[in-house]
Amino acid sequence: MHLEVIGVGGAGCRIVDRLAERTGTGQADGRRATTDDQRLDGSFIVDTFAFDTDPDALAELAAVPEAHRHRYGTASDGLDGDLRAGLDVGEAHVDELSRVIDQGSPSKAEAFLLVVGLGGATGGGTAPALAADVRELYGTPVYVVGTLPTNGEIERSEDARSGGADGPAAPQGPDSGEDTLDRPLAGRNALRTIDRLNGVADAIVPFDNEAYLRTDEGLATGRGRVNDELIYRLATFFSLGDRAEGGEVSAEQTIDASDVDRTFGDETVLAALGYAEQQVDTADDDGSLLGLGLIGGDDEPDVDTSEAVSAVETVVRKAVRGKLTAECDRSSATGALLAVGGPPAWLNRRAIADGRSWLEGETQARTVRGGDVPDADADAVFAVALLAGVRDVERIEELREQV
Ligand SMILES: Nc1nc2c(ncn2[C@@H]2O[C@H](COP(=O)(O)OP(=O)(O)OP(=O)(O)O)[C@@H](O)[C@H]2O)c(=O)[nH]1
Ligand SMILES: [Mg+2]
Repeated sequence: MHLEVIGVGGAGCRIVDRLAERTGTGQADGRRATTDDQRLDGSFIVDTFAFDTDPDALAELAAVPEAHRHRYGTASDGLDGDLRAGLDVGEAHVDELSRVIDQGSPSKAEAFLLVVGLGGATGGGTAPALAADVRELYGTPVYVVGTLPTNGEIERSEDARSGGADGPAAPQGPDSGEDTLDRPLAGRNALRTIDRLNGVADAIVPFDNEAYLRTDEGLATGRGRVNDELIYRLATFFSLGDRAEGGEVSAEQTIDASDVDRTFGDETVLAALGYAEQQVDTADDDGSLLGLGLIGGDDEPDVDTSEAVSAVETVVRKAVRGKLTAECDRSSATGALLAVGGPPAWLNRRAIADGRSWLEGETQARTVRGGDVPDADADAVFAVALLAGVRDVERIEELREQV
């Protein structure tokens, strides 16, 4: 599918910049070297944009084209978590941001993807107005990917405050000092922004930073790796249809923008993405057999059916039951989509169909949309699952209890 990808605020711009970099869709100069095995499929990206109130944060970007980076408002160094200010500046400047988007090719987009850090003021404050505006202007769905704040950001601020009053300084753990960003209002901001996006965005995909950071690791140190994990899932999911169409082997069933849109449904939903893969033997690896001439120029390896079925089953279950972008009640999902990819000989149709039926049983989804993504060059079987309309997102519930 074709997406306009827009980062707003510090987190959103960093994530989108890295996405542009790893897909090779950003500007060539200033891009850090990306080796081939780090390269992600970016065929779904129409344009990338980076919007921030903080000029210094924008100046650190590398891959989003200069003409698509835009500083708005008059704050000299961001809004420092003041969500009210973020809402005001977002509303006041939304037309200006739309004009920047017009410099790209928004009419080619089948949907907009807004990426923000939900704990901040700029991204969180601007997302509701921007989502409403582009939805009205272009008539396309708007999906929001929003990172959820960590305990470290919120707690350390509280420690610092109580430490100041009581005398003793906050304990010097690995989660103190430089590694932790101090955002006392992050939890409250995130909840308010999610509420404001309700009825405006088509879907919100919360990403649980806390769950992706290592023990004792703060965002300042861990965000690069965490962002890469998020980007990998996003690129894999949104490129599903393009990869299936572009490959040498045609897919039995491809996924397009309307499948994604229907899976999200008519109301603003919370959604989660799951991913799993398993390495498999491919003909290319089997140098000995080829060398002996036992297998002629035939590229299709002989794959044992039960092994193929088992590989598909394994990745499907792991994608759904394993770590999601945010932990939630899977059985509450009202829509689901499941794609399985890998070397064509491994994509057992029966097992893929069974995987979809299984997921129907695990959720409230009446039909699980899906497809296959044959890739002759792949050496792993993978599954991507989208669960839409999920309830009880654990981290959101935790934040509700904290504020
Ligand atoms: N995954 C991830 N999360 C981040 C990153 N940077 C910040 N965050 C999270 O995003 C939240 C908002 O931070 P920013 O995006 O920097 O805030 P902003 O939108 O620029 O808003 P202001 O700076 O307050 O104007 C923080 O509370 C963090 O939880 C990042 O690089 N990756
Ligand atoms: Mg900022």
